[in-house]
Amino acid sequence: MATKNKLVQWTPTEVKEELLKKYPPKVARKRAASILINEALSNTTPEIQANVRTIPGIITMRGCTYAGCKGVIMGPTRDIVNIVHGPIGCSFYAWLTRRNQTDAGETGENYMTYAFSTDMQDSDIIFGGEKKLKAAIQEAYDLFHPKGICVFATCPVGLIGDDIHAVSREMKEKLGDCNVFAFSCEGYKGVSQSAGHHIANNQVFKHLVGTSDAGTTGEYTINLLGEYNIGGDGFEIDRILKLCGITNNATFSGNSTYNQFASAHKADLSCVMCHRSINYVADMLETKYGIPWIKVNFIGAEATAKSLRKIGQYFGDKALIDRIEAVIAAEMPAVKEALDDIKPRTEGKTAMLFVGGSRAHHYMELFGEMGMKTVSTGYEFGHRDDYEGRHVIPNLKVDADSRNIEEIEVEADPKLYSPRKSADEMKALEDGGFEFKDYKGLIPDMDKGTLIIDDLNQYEAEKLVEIIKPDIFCAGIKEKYSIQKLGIPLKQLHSYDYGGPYAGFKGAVNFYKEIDRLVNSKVWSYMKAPWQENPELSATYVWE
Ligand code: CFM
Repeated sequence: MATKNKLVQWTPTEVKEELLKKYPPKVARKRAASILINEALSNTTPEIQANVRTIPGIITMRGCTYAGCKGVIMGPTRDIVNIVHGPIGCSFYAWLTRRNQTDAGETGENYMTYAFSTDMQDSDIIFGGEKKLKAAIQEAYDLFHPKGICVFATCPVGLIGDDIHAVSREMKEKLGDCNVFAFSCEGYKGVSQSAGHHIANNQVFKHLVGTSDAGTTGEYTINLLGEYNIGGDGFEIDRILKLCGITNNATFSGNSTYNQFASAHKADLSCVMCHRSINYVADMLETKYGIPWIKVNFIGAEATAKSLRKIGQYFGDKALIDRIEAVIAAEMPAVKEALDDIKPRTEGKTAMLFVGGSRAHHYMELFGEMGMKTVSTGYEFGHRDDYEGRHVIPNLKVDADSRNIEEIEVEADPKLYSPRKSADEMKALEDGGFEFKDYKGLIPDMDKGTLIIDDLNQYEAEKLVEIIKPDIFCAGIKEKYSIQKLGIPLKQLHSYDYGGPYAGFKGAVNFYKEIDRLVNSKVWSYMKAPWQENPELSATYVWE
């Protein structure tokens, strides 16, 4: 069993060498730049290679640009009809698999359960699919009369050159009371999902944000950016915000509505959960409307308390601050009780986290609360700023792939721009240590000697697990079974398997219990693959 090998002490340098050993020299050189041995004590954060193309032939964990745009950013919007222009597979595989939940609300408007697609066939590829797209938009409109219809390009659409933007413009005009716009988010457009986030951010900002004044009214109004309500996370965060008396004007984009996006300019503060996927919108909201943004994290009970206090400090109102403290005081006993129960069993155990662009960092908080150590982590598609902090942004190398994604010019809106706080008020907050517009990335939170690996692949994942034998590996469905065959439990941090919510206070309790169960179950290590039990296994062809 695994425990024996655990006694062999590998140095981080040896682990890195072992990961690279089998590669041809050129591939090894390229991968070496994406594998970083952390030196937490040095003054400058070490540099990591990120957001570059996966080397052909390597089985990456990444998804495509379409997944980032349709699946991640626009998918969780419940009352916009999202039509995928392409073969049916692209729509089918993006259909509820992310487990982003919705509540149809008072209007009952919720298209989440539908998979809208133009179902392109060979003949459409040859003769063009624009007519079919027009018909699909018309059909969706006739059936549902939604406020908005979004159109997403898949790879073949870009290759044959269907003009989805012209079709959308024409249909918007024709329909009159439905905002139709499109996304050139062909799967190959960028090196990962990340390009799709950027494309989605741009289009939502251009076509939707600021078009309506129907925003939520209430005190202490915020936008929650980069929260997608996976497994009900957004519901738990909303519950807590409500208890505190904070008004959530718009969530980008878990359980969101058309009107939330349209009136996002009405909030007084943007709170950014997932920096990678939505920081562009946070920046644009600030430039155009004067809404400052802060980084928050509602993954982890302590992190939740810290984020709430940060919001309280921003508004600076004693009544709000007191109410936040009362909520924290009321919620924490249940958290502590759960922790007291599980911690004796989880303390000292180790975890590896390889998720898309934020969770590999955020979930370190929860593991930390359980006394567990994150020994290796990395993003599928994070950029250097998600690892090293936003201070590196001005120095990021612009390559052909990043140039491929449009950068939109945003200026202060002549009518709607209004600074939410005066320059003096902002400065007073900053002088007191309050950080606006900042994200320090995951590297500073990792211990010295831990391995931080960008765009980890199937081969390296298995090697890492064989060498380090963590008590749990967190990744996605593509990794799940190969890792469990190595005797290590895998918790999906994309879809949460069948669990969740894991955000906020109640979510933390759910997570403690789930991880306790996983790391203390021996079931995976008892399992033997047939070739391990009987290496002599032989086979013959049926005709022999
Ligand atoms: Fe942000 Fe996400 Fe993530 Fe992401 Fe994703 Fe996701 Fe993710 Mo899967 S928006 S970067 S593109 S936190 S779908 S809800 S879990 S890879 S770490």
